Amino acid sequence: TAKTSPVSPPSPDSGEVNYQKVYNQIADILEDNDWDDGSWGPIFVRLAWHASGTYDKATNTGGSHGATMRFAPESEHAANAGLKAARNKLESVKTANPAVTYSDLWSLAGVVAIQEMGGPTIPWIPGRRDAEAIAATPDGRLPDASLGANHLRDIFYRMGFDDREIVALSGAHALGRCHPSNSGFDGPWTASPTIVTNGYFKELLEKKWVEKKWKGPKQYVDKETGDLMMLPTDLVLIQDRSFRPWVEKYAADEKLWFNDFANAFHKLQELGVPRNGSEKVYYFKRTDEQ
Ligand code: ZEM
Repeated sequence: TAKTSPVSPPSPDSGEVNYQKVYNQIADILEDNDWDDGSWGPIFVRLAWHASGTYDKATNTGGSHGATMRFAPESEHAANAGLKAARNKLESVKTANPAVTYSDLWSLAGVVAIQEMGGPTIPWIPGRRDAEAIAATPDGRLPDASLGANHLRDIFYRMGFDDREIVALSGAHALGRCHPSNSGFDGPWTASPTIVTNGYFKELLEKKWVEKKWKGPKQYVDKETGDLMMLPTDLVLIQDRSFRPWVEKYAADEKLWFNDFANAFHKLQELGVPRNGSEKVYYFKRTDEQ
């Protein structure tokens, strides 16, 4: 008989990982005066979104499990330009927690970023498995900022979202900025790009948006200062008669938006992940509440 029993490492969803601890480790690396507006939060939200926004309901392909953006060709898809920095930044947390999959780590990083930047609590469930490059979805599943309402609906209905959820999710553009080196576009949507607020909706309604005069791709700037920006797809939300009422509601009621955004972001993170309904749901404490 064997004298020692082999100790197997915990599997990703075995419940042996202390996810609040992993949450805190991610929270610890957010602040960085050498990065953009001083936080990795916005780009972590974009990473979690691009990892999951490839989902196609009809074929049940893509989605937040797999983390296939680690590999070419998905890592080279134009929509993912610049996200390598975010993936690299999270390597230290992966090394400290080898049992946590990349797909769980990226998804959790989005949740941590939203909560630590003052946003709502996002219910989160671990258990995503990583996949090989072969599981990557074809290019073109993420939205193209230069297109219109039909395109937004094509992309987001394909994932299983409705108009209200499209507007709610778009409020994430309160955060971060466009970088000419990544997307060709330039500038932040709000004056507080590291704080989760309903400011994106307020700016959309309150500012006068004019086409930016430059050689770059078509985008808008606020007429008064020229400091803030909107993408063509952002302006669609106030031009389309079914999207606009939600912009108005969220601009007037931040609590309503927090609630809808938390639900929609949770749903986004669950896309394509096999579940049986018995999984434990985590509600993390912000570091300033601990
Ligand atoms: Zn974004 N997004 N996005 N987005 N996004 C950018 C940046 C960020 C679109 C889009 O083309 C772009 C959602 C929806 C949509 C974030 C979160 C979410 C950029 C700039 C572009 C061009 C990238 C760059 O240059 O670095 C389009 C067309 C969307 C369709 C509605 C949804 C949904 C999001 C989350 C829920 C965030 C946080 C950023 C800022 C990233 C950063 O590095 O600052």
